[in-house]
Amino acid sequence: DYKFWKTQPVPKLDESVSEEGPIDRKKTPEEIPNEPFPLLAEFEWCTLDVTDQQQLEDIFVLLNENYVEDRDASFRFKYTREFFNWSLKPPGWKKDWHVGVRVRGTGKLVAFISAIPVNLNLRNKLVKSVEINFLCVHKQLRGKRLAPVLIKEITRRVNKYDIWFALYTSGTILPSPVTVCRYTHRPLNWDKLLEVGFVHLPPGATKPQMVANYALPKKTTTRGLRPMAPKDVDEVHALFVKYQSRFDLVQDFDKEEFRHWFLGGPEQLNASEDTKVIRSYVVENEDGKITDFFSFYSLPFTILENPVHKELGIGYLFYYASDADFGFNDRFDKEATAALKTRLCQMVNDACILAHNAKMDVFNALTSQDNALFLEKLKFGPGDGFLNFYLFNYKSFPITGGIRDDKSY
Ligand code: YNC
Ligand code: MG
Repeated sequence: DYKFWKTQPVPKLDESVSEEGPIDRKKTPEEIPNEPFPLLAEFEWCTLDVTDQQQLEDIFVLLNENYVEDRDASFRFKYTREFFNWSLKPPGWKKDWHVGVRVRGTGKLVAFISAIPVNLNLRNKLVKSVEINFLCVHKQLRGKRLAPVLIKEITRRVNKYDIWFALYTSGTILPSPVTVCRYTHRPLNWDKLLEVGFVHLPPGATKPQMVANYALPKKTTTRGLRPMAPKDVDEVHALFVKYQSRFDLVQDFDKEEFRHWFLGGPEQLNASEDTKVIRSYVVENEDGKITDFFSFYSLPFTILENPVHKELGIGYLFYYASDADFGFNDRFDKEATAALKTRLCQMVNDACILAHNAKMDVFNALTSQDNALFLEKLKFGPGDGFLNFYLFNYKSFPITGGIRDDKSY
């Protein structure tokens, strides 16, 4: 019955929104308490310095042992140090927003929550926000109402910086999603996926048939495709902003943020293939103009209790952009959509090829944005995971999955 969430500025389940905007009255940072919320005597708050190797290690261990698992606990996200360096330290990150709870005495880290600054663009309105992620309570401390205390504490710390809104995603249903997406999966290494129980042999099919069905060539097919370089940032950023303008709710990346999210932090520029988190590619035409861009990141699973395989390589389609429909008077008419569909299918197929060559076993995409244009054609199958998107302290009309929502997912 949402004892905690009932007390928070979020829309109730099934509440119909008549006007968009903030839920709470406007406040100032001075009204917000200076002191953290009290904890039971055995615990203490800590602020984690992720530039310190030992503290980064503490987060790494807590999450790798206690973070999100799939339904029957066969896989768990395997976050790497490199992944945290990328996702916890975008431009404007604050140490204050990497919040932990430690056992007093032993110093063991038993809970964590984080915020990073984001500017949201909701139907052309700029909403200065944070994104909340990595909420985690140690398995032995579950069900003791620690999560609400972590949420209240991060809210307090964010409010102190005069920020009052937040975006967060979760597989759990809470009051109330602004939109929901489904995970879809494109097998790259079907054999291994079968061995670890990620896929099953469909009735009436044989293994060789399935392997052949998902086989990919070694070479990409798009002319002019190459990794994105620092010199491309201005041009790709402009293409990206124009492409994104078609969606209801987007994150507004400035150039510095764009560089971070698509080229990685300073550590990533010279990263080896194994530790690379984010990969971005551009398509440059004969005139030297960049016409398309796509990106994907690496976030493997730990395979729990399998005698042979310990890790599943997973690529996640991140952002992409294309000018394929820019020339049309109506970017949403049939012809424009067909042109975009052709381009996206070719591009994302190349993304699958690159992910496969990078030793990834499966390529994931959500049903968001324009993904419905290529998912089925490129053999992405619907998964059993859903991702709910939430806004804190902001009422919004429902956001459709993408402009061209595909009902089949
Ligand atoms: C969740 N994922 O409903 P009610 S996603 C939010 N997001 O409250 P307890 C959650 N709330 O129903 P446990 C939630 N999961 O009574 C549960 N809750 O109102 C709510 N799992 O607390 C739940 N990470 O401490 C209930 O539960 C209350 O010990 C129960 O801890 C929960 O990062 C959890 O899935 C999730 O580590 C920490 O199960 C634990 O079970 C765990 O008794 C594995 O809590 C890892 C996992 C969640 C990943 C994520 C986004 C989090 C968003 C939090 C909300 C942010 C709001 C905005 C704040 C900033 C505002 C500004 C400005
Ligand atoms: Mg608890």
